Amino acid sequence: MASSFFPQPSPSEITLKEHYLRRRTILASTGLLAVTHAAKAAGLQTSPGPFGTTERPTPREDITHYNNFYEFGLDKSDPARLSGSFHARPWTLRIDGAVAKPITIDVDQQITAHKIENRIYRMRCVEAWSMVIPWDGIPLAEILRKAEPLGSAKFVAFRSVMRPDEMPGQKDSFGNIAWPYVEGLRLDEAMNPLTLLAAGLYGEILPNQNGAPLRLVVPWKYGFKGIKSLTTISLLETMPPTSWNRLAPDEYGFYANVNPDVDHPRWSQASERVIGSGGFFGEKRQPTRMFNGYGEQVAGLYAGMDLRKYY
Ligand SMILES: Nc1nc2c(c(=O)[nH]1)N[C@H]1C(S)=C(S)[C@@H](COP(=O)(O)O)O[C@H]1N2
Ligand SMILES: [Mo]
Repeated sequence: MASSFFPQPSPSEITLKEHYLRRRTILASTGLLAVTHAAKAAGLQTSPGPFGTTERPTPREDITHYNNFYEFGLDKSDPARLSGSFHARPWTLRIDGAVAKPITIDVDQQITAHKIENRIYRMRCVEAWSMVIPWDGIPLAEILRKAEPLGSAKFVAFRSVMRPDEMPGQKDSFGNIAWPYVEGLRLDEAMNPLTLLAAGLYGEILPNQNGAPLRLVVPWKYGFKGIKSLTTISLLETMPPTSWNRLAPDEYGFYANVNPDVDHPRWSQASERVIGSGGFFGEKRQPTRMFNGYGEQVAGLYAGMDLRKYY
């Protein structure tokens, strides 16, 4: 429904493509880029990955204009409107902590220039709405392995970029999140083959509002675990603090697994609004599924745990 109110591509998408194309030209002229790249503007070379749903993807317009990215504001339309001057390139990702080989990865040279997987995942926000998003990315496990996690590592901490000059929400501090945005996973959750580092959507590099240049996607958990504009990943022996848990621990847990049986203190989690399904009669609602429908892949991670206690 919202999409019809946003007829223009956002400035961020346009600048991003120009930047990227320029960078590709430079890389190509220095011979760093293979000549096999598709001609499609800002297109990524992708191949279908496992676990994709057959549900119809949410229109790109909705995925890129109905966003939560509080660094750019509280309204769903703020990220698309206000992220145009954010510089997502060049960008490096640091992996450190309890690893044998701390590494720094250049996102374009070591991720987007390579063949990456397309995975169509359901996404369920804790606010009881959902989308189906065709992400392009690489399994997080692949990147973590390069750093060689030590046996003592049990958790993974993630940190977003801190750039008040480019992110108005960080400057005005909307009175809640202590920046930078941080998230965490247990190491086995991070290593699960479903867990993705997304660098694109719909076959093109990630728009700023969706967390460019690199964001986490954990499809069986509520959307807030999918930290955007990721700069640092640290392997730890103890459970790291997470932004939403720090803010309201009784509402947002560390685990945040999608669970229709455990309500948010202020609303039911039993069903969800399907974004982009709006026709004349409004948006569809559908029942929410345990682990967002990914139980076959992940239920074993939580065997014996009381999911009401560890929400
Ligand atoms: N850094 C950062 N990451 C973030 C958020 C945020 O505000 N800041 N919002 C989260 C929430 S609540 C959701 S639902 C998803 C939304 O991702 P999308 O806008 O790409 O759909 O991003 C998550 N990652
Ligand atoms: Mo969310």
